[in-house]
Amino acid sequence: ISRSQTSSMVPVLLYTAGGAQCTILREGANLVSWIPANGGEQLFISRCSGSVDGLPVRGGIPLVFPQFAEMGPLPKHGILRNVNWDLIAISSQPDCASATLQTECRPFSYPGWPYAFRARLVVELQDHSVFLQFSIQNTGTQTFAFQSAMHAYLRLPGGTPADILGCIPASYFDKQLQSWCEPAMSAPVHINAATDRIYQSPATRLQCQSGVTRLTLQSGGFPETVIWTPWREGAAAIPDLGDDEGDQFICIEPAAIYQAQQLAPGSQWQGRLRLLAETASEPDHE
Ligand code: TA6
Repeated sequence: ISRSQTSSMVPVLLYTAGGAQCTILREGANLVSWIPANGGEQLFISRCSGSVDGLPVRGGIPLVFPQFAEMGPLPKHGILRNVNWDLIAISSQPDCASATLQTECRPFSYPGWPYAFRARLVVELQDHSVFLQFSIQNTGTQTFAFQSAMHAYLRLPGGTPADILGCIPASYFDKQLQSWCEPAMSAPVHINAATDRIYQSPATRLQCQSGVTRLTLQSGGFPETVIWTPWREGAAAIPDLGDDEGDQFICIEPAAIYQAQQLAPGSQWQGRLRLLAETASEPDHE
């Protein structure tokens, strides 16, 4: 990254000597592209992203805070998706490149949110993995509770159905049925239709298999997991998504929704997500 890039609104680009690269937008600190070494693009961005005024980027890994979806008075998924973050640190070693972005909020900077906080995102890129550490520091004088998620749009090229492996059996709220469901056992979750669920278990280690691509997700700090895709039938209802793009991604989101987090003045919370890419025939690069 050049010196001028650090001070302007251009995206933050990270590379490893082995050929991995990723791109982070300052708008929302959104990791919009991740290409591991010897691999293709792993994240989804809609070609219609930006076509509707006021909507954040449709894809990448938007950060949800302090409200999930429409579960409160704030804009959908909270306030951080539309904010321009500052790039405060960047470093590059041959096998690991990293960047830190930050944004600060004073009390009442946003209508409906009277609290002060500092949000920080550290992104670390290695040849076959990318690690995101999202932290919130309470910089004010009052304790607050918040919801959060890392809304990862994982790419499914060609509309190939996906199997999510490693789910811990746990009840989930099905937003389409508007009811709680109890899965019988820990079977893979097969995704080939519109799905919108909030699982009461963390994505400690999940695998998303679609065709020959297998992505491993490891999260920390988030007690719940969202699985969402509009699939083909739901795409037309989303104004900044192409009608043929609904089956091109699945969102697997480490989240804190029903189990909102409490943060006392001066304390810090951290949520983590590591993505590891491999093709089904390759060994696990851990
Ligand atoms: O995280 C899942 C979800 O809440 C879905 O219900 C769906 O609405 C999705 O987020 C997308 O939200 P957005 O505001 O980006 O359109």
